[in-house]
Amino acid sequence: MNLARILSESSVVFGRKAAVLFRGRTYSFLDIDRSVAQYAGLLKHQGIGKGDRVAILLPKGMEFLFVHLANLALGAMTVPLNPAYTAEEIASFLSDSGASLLITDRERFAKIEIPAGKMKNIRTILTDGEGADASPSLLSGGGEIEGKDPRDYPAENDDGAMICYTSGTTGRSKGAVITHRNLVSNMKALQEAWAWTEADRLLHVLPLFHVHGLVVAMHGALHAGSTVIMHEAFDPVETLKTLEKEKITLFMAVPTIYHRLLHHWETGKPDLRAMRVFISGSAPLSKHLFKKFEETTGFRILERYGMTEAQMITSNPLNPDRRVPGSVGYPLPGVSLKILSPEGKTVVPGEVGEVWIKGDNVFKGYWNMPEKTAECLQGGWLQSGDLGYQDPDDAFRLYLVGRSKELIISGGYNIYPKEVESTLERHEAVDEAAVFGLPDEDFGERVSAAIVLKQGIPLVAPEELMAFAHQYLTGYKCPKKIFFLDSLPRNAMGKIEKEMLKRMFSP
Ligand code: MLC
Repeated sequence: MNLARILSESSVVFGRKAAVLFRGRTYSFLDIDRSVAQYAGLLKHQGIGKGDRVAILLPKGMEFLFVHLANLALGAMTVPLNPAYTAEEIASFLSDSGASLLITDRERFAKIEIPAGKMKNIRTILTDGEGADASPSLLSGGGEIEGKDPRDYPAENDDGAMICYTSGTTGRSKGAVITHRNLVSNMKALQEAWAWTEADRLLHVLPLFHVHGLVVAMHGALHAGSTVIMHEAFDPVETLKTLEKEKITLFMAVPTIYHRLLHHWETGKPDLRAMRVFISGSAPLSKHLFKKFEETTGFRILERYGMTEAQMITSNPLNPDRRVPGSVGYPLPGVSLKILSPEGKTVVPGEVGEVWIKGDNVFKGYWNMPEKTAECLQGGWLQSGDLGYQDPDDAFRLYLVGRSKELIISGGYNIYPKEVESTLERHEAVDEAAVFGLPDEDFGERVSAAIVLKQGIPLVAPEELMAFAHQYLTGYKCPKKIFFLDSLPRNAMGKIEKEMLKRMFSP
């Protein structure tokens, strides 16, 4: 099973039906398939083949999708990058993944720095992006298929298909290797769980460089034969208009997006007669938001649980009456869960422990990090880092209550405090930094930092530290609030007490 081959086969089935509407242009399934084949020709011409890594640093658009599927069709791995990453972040992902090709546009290329010496072999293809007529420009430089289709699908099953970088627990980002088996099995499981068909019309507002927008939404829609109405970015007013105008049946988002939609609901108030299901993931959906959304719109959001390392894990049922606010639902077909105590014993339903996951959805490991992989993958079981419990009266239903590792989730993006702390500590005035999440109505959690300044150095303003962090870290990782302390609270073992900091500074 090669994901790109499976999607190409679907495109033959769905043919001239509209697959994606983007910037005023309609792409049929066959249009997409043909473009993927053309991009594969272009990449093959560049020597790309099985096992190569191709980094994509592009704004949201069709070209991202074409390059991604062309990579997979040639057995190469996609390294999707957030276009808002800083030069330093991009350099570290390029060098860590050992990408041999970077596909980007002139605007981003001007911003990035390829680390000298480390990456002798990387080549860059610059694209002019999708112009006013929304036609991808890359192909003007060649790549037409003459005769034989260049796609040979040499990778499948446990071969890597993507390397997705997640914020690192030790300060260094980790590249999660996602295989074809992970992608294909999860895509089929979601199609079954959400009764996803060619009658669906999906409004796509999420970024394409993460699992949620690319793997769950886009792969799923292409496989099911649904039509995707793709927006370049999330805009609440445009979203409300499109839900009605395009008779959307399926919407996927993070809680921040649902929160913002409610804020604008009265002005937009769409007719939702066509709507089938609103789905939420990537961050916990509060009971309050679930209830408020139901009161306002009449729809009970379907919450599901996933993570890059295990794709989608559980989902609430399709029957709205069986969705329980605060619960992430039941394991998807083919996914097994167990809840373990810190001593590694299975706990009884109702008791909180750490969630472990097994199944074809579980990733292969972290790229070039065998120790980190061994720490979280044991006997095929993935240690999720999430704390939860099973319903005592319905043992397969899962509730999540917290995390065993420090992790901040802001608007659906994961941030490990260590990465932000090490960045802040590079500032000459900072002696120590402790980063933690504070509750935030919009983002769920807000990155915040407590700072101890070095003695004898002139005081710095919080704004200066925030600007300093922005030089090295993309915006969502940067502290939105900085507090100064004479010393950090520590327990008897010398560990910084983050919970105490949260209590001290919670509004
Ligand atoms: C943007 N900003 C954020 C932020 N998003 N800050 C904190 N948390 C966030 N989530 C900051 C930017 O850095 C910038 O600040 C400013 O807000 C405006 O940027 P923007 O791009 O205009 O942001 P906005 O449109 O407001 O974005 C909000 C959002 C976006 C909710 C639409 O965050 C988003 O698309 N989130 C979804 C992320 C996602 O797809 N996660 C899936 C991961 S996969 P400055 O200072 O830089 O100017 C996964 C697995 C699974 O987790 O289960 O799904």
